[in-house]
Amino acid sequence: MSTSNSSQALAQVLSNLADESIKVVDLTNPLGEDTPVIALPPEFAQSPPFSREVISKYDEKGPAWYWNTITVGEHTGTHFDTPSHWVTGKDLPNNTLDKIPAQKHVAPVCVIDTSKESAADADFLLTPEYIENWEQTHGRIPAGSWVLMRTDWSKHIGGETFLNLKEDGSHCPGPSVECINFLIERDVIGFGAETVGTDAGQAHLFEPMFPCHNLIHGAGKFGLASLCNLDQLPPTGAMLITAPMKIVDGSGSPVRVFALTPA
Ligand code: 23J
Ligand code: MN
Repeated sequence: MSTSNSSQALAQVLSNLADESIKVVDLTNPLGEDTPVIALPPEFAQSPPFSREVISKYDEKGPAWYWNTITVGEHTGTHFDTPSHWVTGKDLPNNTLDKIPAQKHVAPVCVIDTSKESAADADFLLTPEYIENWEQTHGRIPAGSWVLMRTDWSKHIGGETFLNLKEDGSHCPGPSVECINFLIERDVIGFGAETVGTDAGQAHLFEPMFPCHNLIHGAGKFGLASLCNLDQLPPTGAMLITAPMKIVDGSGSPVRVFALTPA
């Protein structure tokens, strides 16, 4: 595209934003002390919940200002997973938060609605067959797109059914191993979910375990966990802006995710 065409295209987007014919949808959950944190099998180290301490609050420690120190695991709440998060991605180039090119943080998005299936079966797995069926209606997933799995699971936040812990661990929907291999073949930029992590609750039992970490990060692709408001997005045609913190050598971080979508 020529310079003037791209200037015009951007001016059009800005005008559409101003008159709200393009809407900005916030896919981010609030981050606080009550934010649910993933429970790994007990033999592994656990991530602490979000906490904070006041540095000063309009008081003798700082009479005119308020600020806190926060403690938060990199993988807490709505968050971004980099390839370095998993051992399979540890030697890839540009695999940490400070190295991902800015251009990768703006991308198209496909939303696959599995809310009915997930409501009927907490262990529902997205499969290649399900996606191929979606592609019959909505077209082939373009290379470089995010694929977000809508489950409406974010509506469980604040209740026991979000993590849905039983004696044998968490029961939440997610992608199958074959689904992740299929998405890598499609050359997506990453996979996003409404659940606490990108993998299904029982994915520690899959082969390989945690495929949406093991396989997708091994392929240099990203993850987005604990998204919300996917029910406000069209199946195709929206644009995702993902802005994690630029932590040096960071494996992931809480992220603010916005979708630009036609009104
Ligand atoms: C560590 C180990 C397993 C998993 C995770 C983290 C996540 O889901 C995460 O937040 O990346 S499954
Ligand atoms: Mn994560």
